[in-house]
Amino acid sequence: MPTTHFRTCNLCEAMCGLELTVEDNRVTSIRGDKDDPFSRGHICPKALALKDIQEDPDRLRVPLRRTKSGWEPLAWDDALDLAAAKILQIQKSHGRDAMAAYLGNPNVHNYGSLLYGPPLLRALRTKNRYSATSVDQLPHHVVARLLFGHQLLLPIPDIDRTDYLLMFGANPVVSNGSLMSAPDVKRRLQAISARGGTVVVVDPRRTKTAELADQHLAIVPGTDVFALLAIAHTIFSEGLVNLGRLAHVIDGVAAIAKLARQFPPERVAETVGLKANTLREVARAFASAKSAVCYGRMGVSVQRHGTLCQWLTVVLTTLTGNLDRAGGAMFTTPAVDVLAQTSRGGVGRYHSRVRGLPEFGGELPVATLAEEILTPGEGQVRGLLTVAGNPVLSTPNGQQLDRALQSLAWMVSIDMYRNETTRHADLILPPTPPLERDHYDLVFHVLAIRNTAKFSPATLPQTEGSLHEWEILSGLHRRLVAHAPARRRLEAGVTGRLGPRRLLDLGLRVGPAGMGLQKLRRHPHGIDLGPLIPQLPARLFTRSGRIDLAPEKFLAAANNLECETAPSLLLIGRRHLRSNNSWLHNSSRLVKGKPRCTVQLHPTDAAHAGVTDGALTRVRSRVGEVVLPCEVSTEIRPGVVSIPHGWGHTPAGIALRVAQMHAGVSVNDLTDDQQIDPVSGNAVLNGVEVTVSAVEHGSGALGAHENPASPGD
Ligand SMILES: Nc1nc2c(c(=O)[nH]1)N[C@H]1C(S)=C(S)[C@@H](COP(=O)(O)OP(=O)(O)OC[C@H]3O[C@@H](n4cnc5c(=O)[nH]c(N)nc54)[C@H](O)[C@@H]3O)O[C@H]1N2
Ligand SMILES: Nc1nc2c(c(=O)[nH]1)N[C@H]1C(S)=C(S)[C@@H](COP(=O)(O)OP(=O)(O)OC[C@H]3O[C@@H](n4cnc5c(=O)[nH]c(N)nc54)[C@H](O)[C@@H]3O)O[C@H]1N2
Ligand code: SF4
Ligand SMILES: [Mo]
Repeated sequence: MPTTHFRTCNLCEAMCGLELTVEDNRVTSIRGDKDDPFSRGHICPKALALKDIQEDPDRLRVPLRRTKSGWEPLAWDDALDLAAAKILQIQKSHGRDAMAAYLGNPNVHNYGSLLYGPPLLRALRTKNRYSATSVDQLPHHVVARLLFGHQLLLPIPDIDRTDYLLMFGANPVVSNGSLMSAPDVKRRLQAISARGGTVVVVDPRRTKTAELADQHLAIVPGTDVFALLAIAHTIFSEGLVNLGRLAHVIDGVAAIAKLARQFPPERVAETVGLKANTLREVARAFASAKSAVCYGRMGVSVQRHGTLCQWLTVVLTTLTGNLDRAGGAMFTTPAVDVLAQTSRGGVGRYHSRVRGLPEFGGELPVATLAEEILTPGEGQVRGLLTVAGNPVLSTPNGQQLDRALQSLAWMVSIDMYRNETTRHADLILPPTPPLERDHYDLVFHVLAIRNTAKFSPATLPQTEGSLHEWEILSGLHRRLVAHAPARRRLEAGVTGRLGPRRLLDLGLRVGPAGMGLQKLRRHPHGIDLGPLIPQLPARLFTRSGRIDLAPEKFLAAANNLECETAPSLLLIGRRHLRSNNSWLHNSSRLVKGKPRCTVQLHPTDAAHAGVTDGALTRVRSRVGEVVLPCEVSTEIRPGVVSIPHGWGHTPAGIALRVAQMHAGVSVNDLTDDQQIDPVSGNAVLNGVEVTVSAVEHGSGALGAHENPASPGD
């Protein structure tokens, strides 16, 4: 008998409700859940990958140990004993910091990891903690920490009520929204214009989001900070500042006025590649809209001025009285108040050994991981734990990291696949796949445009003999503290016995909705807790109870800015609806069709480089080069080239048979580990200087990492 199950999709940030049919323990259909109060039936093609992951013959099902004669299966107890023994041995011989950890993106989509990862990391007591945060949203956390007192108190654009959305470097129609969980975001954006509002997209590419916007401004990559300052300049010079309800708790406006005064639109126009008048008009319309919000994402997060950009988006929203107000940028009231239970975020309490990069929130920037492994001396990293990450494909100068991983004394990966990163591991520990585990969005309810709550019980029974992520993490934790003082043993023992459901229940009970898990489970489609509500100043975590809109750290960095003309060709990224970072390319239905790993070039630049549409093209940067097919397109601004990330499934020893047939190249073989946003240490993945040339026929064999993308089927 077929049974029907409801759950939230955990693949991206949108939290779509799914309706799954199961027959004989196999999923036979996945549809959008019309009764989910948040997503109301919306779904994207990636949701079907949940079935593909479940059934993928390449997905690892048992622990694997590397031996001279190949990979050998291991019993779980032996595997966890081995992992703990090796970690303790490395730390005993070389010090605590010799063991590093890297946590990838899927951890935030997995409540087992979120509940059991942090205690394990604390038990490692290493300074060498890294994650995908520093190739992503780190600037947002730094800004939230300094302005609002907590790294997770992130302002979310209230797109369902806004009259004016000014969006920098985001493509939600394809990404489905980021730091803005909003299922069916396309319809929500269209609704803004339909109700007489305005959507403005600032992006060097005419993306799908730019296409539906009322206005598209094709800016020069990496120069947004100047456009933002010029808009602020106009708001001040035309007397449009109106702080509104929060005026009495906001400090620093005069300092921002003084800074903005240096950047009249005329001064920045050439640098940003936009007309001065356009910037002025945007500023006027933004300031005079009934409600307005400025939002920026990856295009302005992972670029050289990432932190200043994210700061200035909040500044524009605040100067016009739109902070914490309907239709502006608001804060969520999640059913589990994660903020109350997490650290506000340390800032620069220590620095990385080799390059002296600052810690934030207990982590170091991942752009420095390879050199921490490769540079000898006291504190050198010799062992690595990765959990749900693929930094070889996702962090800058991936080739260097690939070499670094090869040189490690020992490495363990908790992952479902043997991919470009985990192929270097000595031990791989695969958790249960998504459909076999419970799900609750601890993080994305904090980042959503509406307050909702939903618990998804496992859709399929746990495969016999398998372990959930939390069981692996807690099993390892318990073993690592087996000889530690009683207090640390107790923490590991108690949380391990409770399990994630009990921990979640506790979190829900003490949360603002005050409802336990049992009550929530009576609503299998989820509960709507209403639109976001104003919460400041009460919700601020700053010691003063006020907002310092102009922290010294940001002012100092902004005062060093120089308007320059950009180099001739700048590389930016690109996402596709049917990709998800580096790890859904093993699903046939998601990779079929035209090859997607291409370099997009404007016709003028293509002609200049002598390449034609479809031709193999060489792209070079300071750190490396790749060869891939060219896609000539007027979508992209002249002077800009675009390559998607997450491809390059070519190294020997990976086990991703479908992905290997659609290998592509890794754009992070071009991005530069030495280029970072100096304020936060975040990587620069957009706006990297490159050159482009034709690949001459008969010019010699393609080098090791010059694999042309394979043709589609
Ligand atoms: N050039 C460039 N680089 C980028 C970006 C870009 O825009 N341009 N984007 C950056 C961004 S935003 C991000 S978030 C990062 C992502 O970077 P990473 O997080 O390092 O990489 P992912 O591709 O998400 O890899 C996820 C891994 O987790 C595994 N996995 C999936 N689910 C689970 C699970 O439940 N448990 C476990 N244990 N493993 C699981 C998958 O098999 C895969 O190996 O990439 C960044 N890199
Ligand atoms: N389908 C799909 N969905 C995803 C993912 C995926 O890989 N595939 N990844 C998920 C993850 S981990 C994340 S973090 C989110 C990211 O979500 P988004 O940030 O919405 O996605 P991106 O496509 O990276 O959008 C960045 C945009 O910035 C533009 N850009 C590049 N450089 C600059 C610049 O200097 N200035 C400006 N103004 N714009 C610039 C790019 O052209 C691009 O359109 O997406 C999530 N959703
Ligand atoms: S938009 Fe995101 S959450 Fe919704 S179905 Fe697609 S991958 Fe899943
Ligand atoms: Mo991300």
